[in-house]
Amino acid sequence: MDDPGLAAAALAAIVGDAHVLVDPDLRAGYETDWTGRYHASAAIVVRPGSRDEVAAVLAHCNDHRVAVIPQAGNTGLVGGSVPRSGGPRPVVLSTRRLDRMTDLDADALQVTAGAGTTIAAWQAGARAAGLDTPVDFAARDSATIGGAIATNAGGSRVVRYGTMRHQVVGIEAVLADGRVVGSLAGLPKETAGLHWPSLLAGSEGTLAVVTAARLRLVPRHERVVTAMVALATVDDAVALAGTLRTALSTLDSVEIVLPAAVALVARHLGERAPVDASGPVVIVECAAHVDPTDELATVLASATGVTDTAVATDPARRDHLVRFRDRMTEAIAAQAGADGTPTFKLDVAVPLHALGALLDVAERAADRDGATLIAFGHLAEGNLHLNHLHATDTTLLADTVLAEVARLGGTISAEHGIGVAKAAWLPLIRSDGDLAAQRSIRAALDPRGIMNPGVLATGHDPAEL
Ligand code: 2HG
Ligand code: ZN
Repeated sequence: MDDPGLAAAALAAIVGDAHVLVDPDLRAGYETDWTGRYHASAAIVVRPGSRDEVAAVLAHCNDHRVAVIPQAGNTGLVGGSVPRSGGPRPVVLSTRRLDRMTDLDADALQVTAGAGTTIAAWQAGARAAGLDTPVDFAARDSATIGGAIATNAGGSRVVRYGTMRHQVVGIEAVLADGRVVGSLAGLPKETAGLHWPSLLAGSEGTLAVVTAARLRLVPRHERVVTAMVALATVDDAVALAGTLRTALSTLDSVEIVLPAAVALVARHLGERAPVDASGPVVIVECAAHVDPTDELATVLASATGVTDTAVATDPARRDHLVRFRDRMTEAIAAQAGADGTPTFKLDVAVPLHALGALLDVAERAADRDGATLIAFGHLAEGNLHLNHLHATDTTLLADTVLAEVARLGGTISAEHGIGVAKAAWLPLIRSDGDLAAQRSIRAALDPRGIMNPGVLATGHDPAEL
């Protein structure tokens, strides 16, 4: 940036002095990611309060060829929403002030949410109308709609409702030059050319800044049962996931936590694990208008390899079971903080039947490195979060594990995105043709390459400033 002082004055004329942060102490919270692994300085943090302010900020940055890092709740885990070192300092554009929810339509099961609306606020709005959200995940209190769309977030209810991509029935976004695209009409059927929600979901702030979305809601199921099931082997867990999916239309989530992870979260919570587990633990939730406990119990009674089970229907006891999964990231962060080394995270998915093979390779790789592997995730989608505590050679770990993921027909990112963390490994799962087409689309929408440079880029990307 030529002159941060001049730029700050120009941006303040758009959003007001209070929303242009130049002071290092005020910028700090926007410059480091949630894991503490990724951080660099921004020239300015700007916090627009409306779509038109976002448009004017982007147009200004585009005119002056200043890189823009769009940032939502800053709960990302792949370094995609904080500045990166090298090159001129960018502007961080925070969408957190765009947090209005409007036009809830209980008949159409839709609501419009600003990009800065948290997942928890979306949930609270839905529940106040007797409805629910189709997406939920542990970072709900800080993660926002804009970030969830940008990373195509998943979470625990994908088995029933799909990922964030499937919830966006309308979108409004601003391109690098300030042009506004999309529509919030929310028509359930519309085939009229390219579909902006499909293009922008998962684009990680490289094509446009999402400012609002028209989102699906789902019925609120009051009768919920949660079961924690200890199994002998990973293959038993996989078989159980398959049976649950085919047998139960009330299935809301099927999560998995491997033994070292159960032990870590139990220590963090200061509680005994609700089941005795020397193998994987599966946490199942079913929800319906009529009590689904009996049908879940029938499936569990005939499952192979079950060594212990805890079942709960009242909210307090359900909560007790769920927190052994929900508080996992927090437990890992606490341990990493105590160790003084950031966690090395991989978010991968493989076809379900390959899960055991992947875990074997991941465990051997962690052992060789001397890292402790904390593995858990969304079993129904074959999605594992491989967290490595005190890892030594993170590049070798990623090389080994991600190559195996690709060989097994999986993906190097299931729901956290590629960011900068996984960019180097993208060619493992994307062809030259894919990557070239992606670069062309990016260059067409952002010819000056100001939008989140370095993210989703493979090193020789012309979009990098
Ligand atoms: C979850 O499933 C999140 O809880 C975070 O995707 C996973 O910390 C992680 O690795
Ligand atoms: Zn997850």
